[in-house]
Amino acid sequence: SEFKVVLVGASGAVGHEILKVLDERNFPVGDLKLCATSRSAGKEIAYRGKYYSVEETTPDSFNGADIVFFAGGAASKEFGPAAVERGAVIIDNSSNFRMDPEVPLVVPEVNPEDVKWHKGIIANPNCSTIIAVVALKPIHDAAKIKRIVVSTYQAVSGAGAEAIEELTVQTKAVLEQGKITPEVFPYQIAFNLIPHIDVFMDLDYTKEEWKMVKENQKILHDDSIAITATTVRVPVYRSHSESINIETERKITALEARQVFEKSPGIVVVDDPAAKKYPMPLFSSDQDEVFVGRIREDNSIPNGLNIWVAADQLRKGAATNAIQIAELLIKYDCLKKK
Ligand code: 11C
Repeated sequence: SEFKVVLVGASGAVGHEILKVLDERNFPVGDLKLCATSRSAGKEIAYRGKYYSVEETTPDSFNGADIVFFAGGAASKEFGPAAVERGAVIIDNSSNFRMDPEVPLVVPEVNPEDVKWHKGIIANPNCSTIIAVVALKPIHDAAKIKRIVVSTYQAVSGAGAEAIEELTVQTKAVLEQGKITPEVFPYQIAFNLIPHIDVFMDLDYTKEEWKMVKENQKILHDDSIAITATTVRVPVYRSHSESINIETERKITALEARQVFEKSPGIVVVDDPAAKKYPMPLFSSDQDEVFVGRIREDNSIPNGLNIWVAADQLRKGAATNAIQIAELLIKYDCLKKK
């Protein structure tokens, strides 16, 4: 059967990617409605060769909808309940409901069964979380993770379409000795990096850093895992990278870790130092897998492991993960009965 799909935030970077991935994966879209704020209303966006006019989101945008994707921002807080009341299941890429105990936070390779207890809303995790947790899960299963130290190297597209433009404009300005006026980021991002993503919160950690702590614990169903994070914006267009140091209860050798990663869903191992092979944004962009490499033991502690991961945060970190959740809803027959 086919489903009535509504996409809210259709004109942004994640919205664009959701349409692309729905098409590529041949998702059973019966009827499609594209919504956004009044600023984008009236814009024409193509899906499978047909143009759709973007409508301003209202509660009635969800009449008859089966699945609603919220690409991000405040929209799901404002309109999510209206969509659920009308019988839709929403898959929300924003952070609005992620830590709500009534809302499953799902990465299909890690905790697929959690979609089964949804009450109308399923949250899609933060991009940096998704990329980390796909790699952490098999190590947690094999050797039980005690502590994680993670540093991220996040692409500008994580901050949306305007941020992509800002990197281009600033890069040209630097090369041509022009004037630079930061708008999206607090400082010049071209030829720089900024150890500050989202707002500062408790203990001088940023919200992005707290997301890495709380969301990973929720998805792995284990609040006892100690996690500390530093999140950094780098002048890369697309694909986040992360350096992850993992301490486990049981010793796992680099060889065993590599074998575990090779068998795990959603992961591609790229790890051949002699041949200069390791994951990089250059090669992980426009891909759906999490690329894992630089797998080596941390010999400063008894049970330590270092890995380096890279993945396209607009795809696996956002759109692809959201659509995989929708596919699970269909597979488990978890959409609302109309
Ligand atoms: C970034 N991770 O790269 C952010 C964007 O909680 O979904 C995603 C924010 C979120 O700026």
